Amino acid sequence: MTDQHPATQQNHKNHTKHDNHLAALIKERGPIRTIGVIGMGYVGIPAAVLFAEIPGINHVFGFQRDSATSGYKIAMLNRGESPLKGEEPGLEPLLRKVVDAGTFSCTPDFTKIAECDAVTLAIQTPFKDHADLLPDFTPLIDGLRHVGQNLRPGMLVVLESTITPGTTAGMARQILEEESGLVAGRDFALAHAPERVMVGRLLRNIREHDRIVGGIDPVSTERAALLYTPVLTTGRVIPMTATAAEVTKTAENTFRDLQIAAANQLALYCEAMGVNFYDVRAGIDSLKGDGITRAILWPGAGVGGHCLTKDTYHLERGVQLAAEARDATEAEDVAEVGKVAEAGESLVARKTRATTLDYPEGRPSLYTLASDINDFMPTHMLHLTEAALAEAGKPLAGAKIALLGWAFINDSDDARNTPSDPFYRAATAAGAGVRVHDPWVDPTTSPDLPNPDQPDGGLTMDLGQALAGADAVVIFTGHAAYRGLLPERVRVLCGCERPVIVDGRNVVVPEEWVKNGFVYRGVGRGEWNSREHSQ
Ligand code: SAJ
Repeated sequence: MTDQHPATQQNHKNHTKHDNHLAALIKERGPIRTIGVIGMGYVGIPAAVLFAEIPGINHVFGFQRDSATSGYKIAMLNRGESPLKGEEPGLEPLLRKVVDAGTFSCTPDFTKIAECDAVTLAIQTPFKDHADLLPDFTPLIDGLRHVGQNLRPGMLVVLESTITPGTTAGMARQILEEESGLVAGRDFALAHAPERVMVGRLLRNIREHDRIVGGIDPVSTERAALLYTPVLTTGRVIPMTATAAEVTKTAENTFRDLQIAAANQLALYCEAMGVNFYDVRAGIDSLKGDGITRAILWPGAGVGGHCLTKDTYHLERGVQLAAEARDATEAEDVAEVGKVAEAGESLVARKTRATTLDYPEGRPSLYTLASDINDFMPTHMLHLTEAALAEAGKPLAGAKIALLGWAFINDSDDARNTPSDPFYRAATAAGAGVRVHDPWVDPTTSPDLPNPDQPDGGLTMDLGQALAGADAVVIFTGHAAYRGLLPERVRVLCGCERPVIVDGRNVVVPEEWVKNGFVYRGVGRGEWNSREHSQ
């Protein structure tokens, strides 16, 4: 401590004073007994019911706005019914159990936040504009305002949503302090503990994945660790700072997006060279041994969902915000040169502390380039469809296309940012008639539909209806239902001379379809795409 600058020592003193004050408030409040979860979606619902199952937890409130689009969830949840479609093992029985036990209820009354010891926010954080790195934090800010207006000393607030690095200690802290008049790190604890769930295995992921927990100060980290530890089975709490936790989450999704882009680019190369990506992948994957990791992921029709499609941009924005903070500090320095000199701290020292991004001049970010490659895949699917139709002697304009798979991931109803959408719009714009099928996405409840103006939203759950009279069958999602498609049966339903099959998820066996008179194209299947499929 002795070698530190008086100002820094004062900071430490303040920090320690704050920490002690907060620690005392938390001690007085005692163990976490009542929890609030804001946002009853794919992240909030499983989190809330798992909290409600912990012995010693008196009650968990699930907070949901009573809006036109999602208000219906409140009554459903209080009846013990899950509004999440698709396979979610264990979720509905656990929900029913905690509703019957009276430890969970869903409410639109946000004043009940004041009764909670801890509140988590699991709210969507989409991007308004990738190019300008502008996220749409409106729903999150609304949630934070509700918490701030009902915040009490000693409470813990945790952001589970994936956010731009710097948001917890920056915007979130500011809003909570403004609304409550309390000070984060002194009067209430504040942390980021990002969700790591995937649809189809929500409960398992929360229990088994390690939990990154990052507080704005050590006391907040400790309190947040106490909140999550009882829920974990094989997972462990990994403590760090709030900003490090934000970078960890955005970076792990950015790396996944990058790995998928690497697979997609290789698949495009394999097509161009007339070879089978899957042979190449098996070959590369065969190189095993200490220190050798070959995490080659799968190419396909595109990347969708609420996570990979935006977290790269949260990470990029984090770097941008850090640079802006540095510029602000610099501007401050210029203004306060006298004071800095007086404080005996060199401008250079202060400058270097405000970090700068050192990156090859004028080169694009590897991460956003990867995202561009993944965003190209639906267009590639259109090119494959057009080429196959041409081989069958038909133009794209006027062709009837059966698009199989609206959800962004297998055996789920989640259609957020589905890669099927850009294909649907481009094919329709090119004059094709596109009929969309999905076994899980319910046109009566799904907020993400091909054509909301149409009575059935432009989507059917009846496969026969979608295939009837189709010139081309285009597979976008790897649903189990499509793995069992029978070419001879599909051909009958198409009812045309040379039907086309375009496989964006490698779910069909090319030989069988070609044998049944189909013109075949597949992502990464260069050995088939380059061959003439004459009768
Ligand atoms: N995809 C491919 N090839 C692959 C894997 C996925 O094209 O090899 C496509 C999928 O078809 C889908 C999209 O990418 O359209 C996203 O798929 P996903 O399996 O990544 O599913 P998410 O987005 O629900 O899950 C990711 C996971 N992140 C990581 O594994 C680093 C999950 O652990 C996170 O919890 C989740 O994001 C999230 O909520 O952030």
